[in-house]
Amino acid sequence: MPSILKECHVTPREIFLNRRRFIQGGVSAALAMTALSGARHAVADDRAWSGTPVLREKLSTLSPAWERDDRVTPPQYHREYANFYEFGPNKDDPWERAGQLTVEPWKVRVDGLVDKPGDYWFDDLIREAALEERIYRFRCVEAWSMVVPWVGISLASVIKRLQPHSDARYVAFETAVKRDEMPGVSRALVRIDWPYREGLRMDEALHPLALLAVGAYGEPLYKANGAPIRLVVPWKYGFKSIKSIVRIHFTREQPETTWNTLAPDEYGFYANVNPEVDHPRWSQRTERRIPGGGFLGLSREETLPFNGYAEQVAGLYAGMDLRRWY
Ligand SMILES: Nc1nc2c(c(=O)[nH]1)N[C@H]1C(S)=C(S)[C@@H](COP(=O)(O)O)O[C@H]1N2
Ligand SMILES: [Mo]
Repeated sequence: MPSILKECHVTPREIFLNRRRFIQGGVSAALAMTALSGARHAVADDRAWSGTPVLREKLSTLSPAWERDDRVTPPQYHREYANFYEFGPNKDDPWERAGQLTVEPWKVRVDGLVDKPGDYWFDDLIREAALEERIYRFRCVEAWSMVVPWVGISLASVIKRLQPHSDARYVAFETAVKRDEMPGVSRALVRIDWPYREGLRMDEALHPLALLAVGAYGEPLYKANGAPIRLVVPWKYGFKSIKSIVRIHFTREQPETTWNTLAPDEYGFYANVNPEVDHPRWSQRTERRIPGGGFLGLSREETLPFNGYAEQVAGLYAGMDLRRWY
């Protein structure tokens, strides 16, 4: 997203995905892979996360509908084309490098203006909650989009259990910083002041569409997509949907958030999907659905206000000038 990284963001995904398909599908490539299979195999297995016993048990009772929904982005595109700057700035960095991330055991610190602060194990956060599949449109600020069948628990249910104080007006989130396992953090290619941070106004966080995802496509999350637990806010640009969360903080003031701090003119705190308000360097009127249709997969779709969820969420912003509060 920063201008110094423009090139990698405009690399058409056809080039990136075709390269991968070529590597995996070619006969000579297959032979070449045999020699490396020992090493490659371990890496490939690490990319998936098998989930904790509590998560596996909950997943086994879910009957996913995504396979019958032809709008859903095929799973490999979601896993292999991702933003997760802790692993590097390129779309394939998370897939190539996140295998080394350890996600168990995983603790989330809850602090700030809340009645039930403390360190919560992953299983304790999800044990009492109802696991649901939610098929959402997902729109990156870079103007590409997918349709992802998330599996998760409503953020509101978790917040209610934690019992924030009445003066807590915002919820802030932080991603893990594991320098040994996250090459993007130590190499500091982007001037992000780690940890990656995000935040929501309390009424946004309590909205029933806001989800804490622990899986997708009926399986535990892949590490590239933010295992073991990440936020999904479908009416906002993708950067709000912070991955691999280790801290939930309740606060009175609007929290500092990563992209807003880095480039306030380009990325707002609200970041509601809005075709009327262009990014300073590109239009937000249309988007590239991945994988694309049409010639070279380059066809575009209209971007919808609030990413198509206006009916449900526009009321949260009644009376606000959405050009000013982008
Ligand atoms: N910690 C962290 N969370 C992150 C990011 C990141 O770089 N680091 N990138 C964001 C952006 S820009 C997008 S588009 C989504 C991508 O999520 P996906 O892998 O599920 O497509 O993750 C968001 N969450
Ligand atoms: Mo994004």
